[in-house]
Amino acid sequence: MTTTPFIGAREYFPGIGRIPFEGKDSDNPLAFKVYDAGKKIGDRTMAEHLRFAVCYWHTFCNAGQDPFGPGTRRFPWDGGAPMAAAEARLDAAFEFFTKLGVPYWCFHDVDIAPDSDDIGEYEKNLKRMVGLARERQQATGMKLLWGTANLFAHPRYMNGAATNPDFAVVARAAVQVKAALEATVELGGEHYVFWGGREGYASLHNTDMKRELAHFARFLAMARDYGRSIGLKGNFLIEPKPMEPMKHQYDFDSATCAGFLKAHGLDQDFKLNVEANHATLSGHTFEHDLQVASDHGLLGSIDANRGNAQNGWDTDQFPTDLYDTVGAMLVVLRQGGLEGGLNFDAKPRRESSDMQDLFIAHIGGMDAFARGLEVAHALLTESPWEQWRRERYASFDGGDGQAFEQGRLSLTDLCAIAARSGEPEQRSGRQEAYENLLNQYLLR
Ligand code: XLS
Ligand code: CA
Ligand code: CA
Repeated sequence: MTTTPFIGAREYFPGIGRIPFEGKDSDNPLAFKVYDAGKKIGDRTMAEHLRFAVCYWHTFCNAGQDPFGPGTRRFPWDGGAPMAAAEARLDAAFEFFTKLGVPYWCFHDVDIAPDSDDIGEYEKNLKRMVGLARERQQATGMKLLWGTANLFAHPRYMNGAATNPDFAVVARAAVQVKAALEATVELGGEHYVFWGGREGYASLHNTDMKRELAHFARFLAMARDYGRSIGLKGNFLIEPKPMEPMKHQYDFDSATCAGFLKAHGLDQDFKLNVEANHATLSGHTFEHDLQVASDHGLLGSIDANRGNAQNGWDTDQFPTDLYDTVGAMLVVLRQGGLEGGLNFDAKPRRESSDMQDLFIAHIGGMDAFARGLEVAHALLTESPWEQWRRERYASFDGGDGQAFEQGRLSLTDLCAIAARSGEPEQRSGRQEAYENLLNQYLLR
């Protein structure tokens, strides 16, 4: 990462320089209060633990439009011919990345290049933009965390892409996946994501779910084979989400995705990209879906955001809740880190219309996760937290409990043990003690 921000032919964020770390007493809204990239937490720096990425779609393509009105942010790179606007947007993006000081970015094919129904033109546009992105990566040291294809916006995908009941659409989706895989490899992308945009249904009346899921697995296997053949070394990631835009989405939650990957023999190459707001949309907490993914050995990467507790929508807000970030980092640290990273799949509110709000939103998210990292690390290494959890299960560490875990006892053996031992002693779960410990470390 260079220390001088990348400025292309024009500066898109004038008056904003490289975002400094100023510490918790700083009043500067354009400075980090906690995130200090080089600070060591255990054996790694904050930057190495957190592996932050900026997402292209919300940050540079989404001006804040909602179903009731157009966008409110006036992007200086918008307007003009599609290709010229795409090039201006790319310059703005790399200026933003380097001023913010993140190591990674993520994109969909049609975020960075104009779409076209003409396959040749679509591929040509993407190739040109990938070439330019590559030059900018080389100039700045920026890296691609993952690439993906947008298989949900174009009307042709209204009934799904890989799960579309019409084979012609399934085949057309392959054009974009192949091109996006090539773009990802060309840019040295570490992973590749499939969010199942419209892979689901609006009505079961007209849907053969079993057949659609078999098609989905077949398609993912083909994409995996092609991706490996052109040199993608990292993980393929599917992204749990229970609904929206479809009434029901097949990648419902981490547990559903784990079952799907294992049932189809895809769990060696595929892992999960768990998004906070999707977990809450499925009625779980963020921490829950991370833990389920991690317990299956499938937690690959994270889309860091939050929903709104009051209405439950997929609001894609920036993460600021420290309980959430501590909970997430406890899961991440316990599994020894992330092969992927923390991608801010988040957008400022429609009412946050200044260009500097884009920076402020990311700074807040990075600080919230940096604090989550510090607190989770301290809880795991300095507090009695892990010891308490271990003691709770101590009865399985030896004797009959261990024999049970090892499968050396039958049901009648258990009954004999119960008769011998008498009524079990009551043992408190001590939830409040953990909650108080967490608060104590948050406040330190
Ligand atoms: C939408 C998804 C999407 C994926 C990438 O809800 O979060 O942004 O992360 O296609
Ligand atoms: Ca996402
Ligand atoms: Ca979302």
